[in-house]
Amino acid sequence: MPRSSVRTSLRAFCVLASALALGGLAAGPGAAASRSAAEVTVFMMNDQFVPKQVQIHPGDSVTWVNEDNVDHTTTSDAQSAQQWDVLVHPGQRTPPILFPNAGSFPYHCNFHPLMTGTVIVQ
Ligand SMILES: [Cu+2]
Repeated sequence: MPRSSVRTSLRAFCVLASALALGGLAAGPGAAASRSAAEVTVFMMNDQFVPKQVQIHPGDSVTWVNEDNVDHTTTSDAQSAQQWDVLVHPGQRTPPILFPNAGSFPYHCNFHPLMTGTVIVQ
């Protein structure tokens, strides 16, 4: 291999290493602010929330979609730090519900006591 091409390879390696170092810095404090908010969907199907538990980050939203042919609600439990209560007719969806703060937020359906779920924000 001619000497010049070895040098080129080394140079490419250094550029790559710098990019990785910058990437490492970007993952430090402040990175969360630049992360774009996610929107997660929970389905209401067969009288269950699917998935039963979702994990999101502060600032993300959850939308519930009713795939059943009966009414459901997504209703925060009494002890939940964030409160919401939305009726969802068959085939309908909720607006995105924003979760700005970290925590564990249990919820249920008002019509089906066994229909429960949890939004975990961390
Ligand atoms: Cu229900």
